[in-house]
Amino acid sequence: MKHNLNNALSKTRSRILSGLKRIKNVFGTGPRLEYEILEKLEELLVTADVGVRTTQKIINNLENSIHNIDKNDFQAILHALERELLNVFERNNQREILPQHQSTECKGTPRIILAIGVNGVGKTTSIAKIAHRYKTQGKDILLVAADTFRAAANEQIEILANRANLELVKSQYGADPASVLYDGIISAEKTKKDVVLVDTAGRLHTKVNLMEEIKKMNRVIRKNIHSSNIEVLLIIDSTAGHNAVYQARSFSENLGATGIMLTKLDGTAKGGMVVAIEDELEIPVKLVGIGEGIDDIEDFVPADFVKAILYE
Ligand SMILES: Nc1nc2c(ncn2[C@@H]2O[C@H](COP(=O)(O)OP(=O)(O)OP(=O)(O)O)[C@@H](O)[C@H]2O)c(=O)[nH]1
Ligand SMILES: [Mg+2]
Repeated sequence: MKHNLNNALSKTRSRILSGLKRIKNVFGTGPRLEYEILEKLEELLVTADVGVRTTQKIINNLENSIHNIDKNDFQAILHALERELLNVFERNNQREILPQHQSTECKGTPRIILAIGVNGVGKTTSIAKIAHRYKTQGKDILLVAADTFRAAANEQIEILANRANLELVKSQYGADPASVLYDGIISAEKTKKDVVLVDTAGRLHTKVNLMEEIKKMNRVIRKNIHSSNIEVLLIIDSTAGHNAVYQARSFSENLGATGIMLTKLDGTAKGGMVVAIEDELEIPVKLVGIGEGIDDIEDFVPADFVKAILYE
């Protein structure tokens, strides 16, 4: 069964809704004071994993915006909160992965998506999902298995590629991933592929040699492909909590991430961290993973997300 965002967010939603219900019950007991409401909303956002810093910003803005609202009108307060959450996402308006517009000088040359991130966040699964989606749209794609670190990595991506009937450039265990990547790019150019999708090994942002390795891959891409054709996609596991934000910052500083795919939204009550990620990293969340199936991927639409976490 194909999942959808609204279902995927049910755990996050029920956490937020139970908090909102508690606030609403307090509303029932008489006129409310502004600071009391703000304090309760602050608590709610922090427990929903929006993160302390981002929560603080939202509450400060809310303090200004609820001045003219009837403090006994719960629904109006909720709408004000909805608007402030949406505000966080408004700074980033380029949410499309590999934006459609391609500069004329590189029309007809392959575009590339490099998936990066720590171990087990869902890079391989996500790359297969994106590849499958492009394929369904009629695009000619090439999958490059540049995870040469884990012995079982090849087998995993091969299974995914076979299942979705995707063309794959394999690597040998222990090979230099930058050279596998280079071969992939050359082959894609020769065969006029539309999109090259590169799966990389998971790595901790603190491992210097592994970060150097992926920086080298990034350089190979930048040398051979026009910047308007490059998406450096940071994959983040939404179950990982706030620590993921620090890891993500390091990846993005080292590699210039252009977008985020947030995985496993279906398995978490910490969906609020999407807000913190956008606010703190200033990189757009472009895609979300909402299940283990090849179709369990969606574009991230802030308005849908905010509605799904605030309303039943
Ligand atoms: N529920 C759920 N599971 C997911 C999602 N994305 C990935 N997974 C699961 O997460 C696990 C790890 O996924 P991989 O794609 O192997 O992760 P990876 O980042 O490639 O891992 P390494 O290559 O070892 O660093 C697998 O069991 C996937 O099925 C998602 O959106 N939802
Ligand atoms: Mg992998």
